[in-house]
Amino acid sequence: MSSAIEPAIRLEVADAIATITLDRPEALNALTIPMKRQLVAAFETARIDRTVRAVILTGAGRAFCAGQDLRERLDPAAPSLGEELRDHYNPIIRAMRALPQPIIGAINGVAAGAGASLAFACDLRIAADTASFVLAFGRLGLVPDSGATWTLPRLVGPAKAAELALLDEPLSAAEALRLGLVTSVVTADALPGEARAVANRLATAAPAAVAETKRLMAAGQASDLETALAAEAEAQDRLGRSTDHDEGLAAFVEKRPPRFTGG
Ligand code: LHQ
Repeated sequence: MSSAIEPAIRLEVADAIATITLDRPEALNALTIPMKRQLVAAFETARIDRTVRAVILTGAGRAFCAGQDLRERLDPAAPSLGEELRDHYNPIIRAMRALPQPIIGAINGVAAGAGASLAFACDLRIAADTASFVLAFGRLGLVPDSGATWTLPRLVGPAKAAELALLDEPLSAAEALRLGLVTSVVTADALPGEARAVANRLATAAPAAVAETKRLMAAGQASDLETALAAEAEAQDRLGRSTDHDEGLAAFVEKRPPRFTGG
C-alpha cells in the first residue's frame, strides 16, 4: 500500500515495514503545521495497522529535517511557541514514544532543531556519512524542545548533551557513531537498504516482546530498580504465556529460526 498524505509526508507500507518520509526537500523538510499534523496521523496509521512490525522515518532529498519552518514563524497569526509545542510538536514525540512498533531513523542528511529532536525520539538511528546533527535552538534564543532535553542526555550523557545544546556545534555522523547515538554509518546510497535490513530484522522478531522492550526501557529510565524488577516480572509473565514464546522454545529445540506470528 502507498498513500500520499498531503502536504509533505509520505507513508508507504510494504512487507511489514511502514516508511514515513518527510517530503519537502526544497526547504530541507522544514516542518510546517500541516506537516506536523500529518506526521502524527502517519504514526497513528502505522500504530493501528496490524501488518506493520517496524517503522522507518527518513527525509527526502539531501536533508533529514531542518526543524521548524522558520518562515512560517514570521506569520503574525502564527501560534505562540508554547502553543506550537503543546499542540503540534509534543503530540509527535508522544506518538513516537508510545508507538508499539520500533522506529528506525534513517538520517539521510542534516537533522537540525526539532529535526534533531525527531531523530533522538527514534528507537534506533542509522546515518548516512553526509548526515549531521545540530541543535540550532540557542542561536534562535530558544531552548532545545520536542523532547530533546529528555532524550539527548539519556542517549549521549549529560556532559555531551550540554556541550551540544550550549555550543550548537554540528555533530558529524562519524562522531555520532563514536558516541553511540547512531548504530551505523553508511553511504547515502546504501542508507535505504541498510534501514530496510534493520527494519526486516525487527519485523521478524516477536512483536509483543519488541513493544514491551521499548516500553520497559523507557519506563526504566524514570524508575528505581525495584519498580523496574517488578515491571519486568509482570511483562515476562504475560509474554511467557504467548504462542510466540512457545515458538521461540520450539525453534531452539528444533535448531531452526523462529517464525513469530504475534500470538
Ligand atoms: C529552511 C529551513 C527552515 C525554512 C533550511 N525553515 N526554510 C522552533 C520554533 C517554533 C516552535 C518550536 O520549536 C522550534 C524548534 C526548531 O526547530 S528551532 C530550529 C529551526 N531550524 C533551524 O534553525 C535550522 C535552519 N537551517 C539551517 O541552519 C541550515 O539551512 C542548515 C544548517 C539546516 C542547512 O544548511 P545548508 O545546507 O547551507 O542549506 P540552506 O541553508 O541553503 O537551506 C536550503 C533551503 O532550505 C533554503 O531555501 P532557499 O529558498 O534559500 O534555497 C533555506 O532557506 C531552506 N531552509 N532550513 N528551518
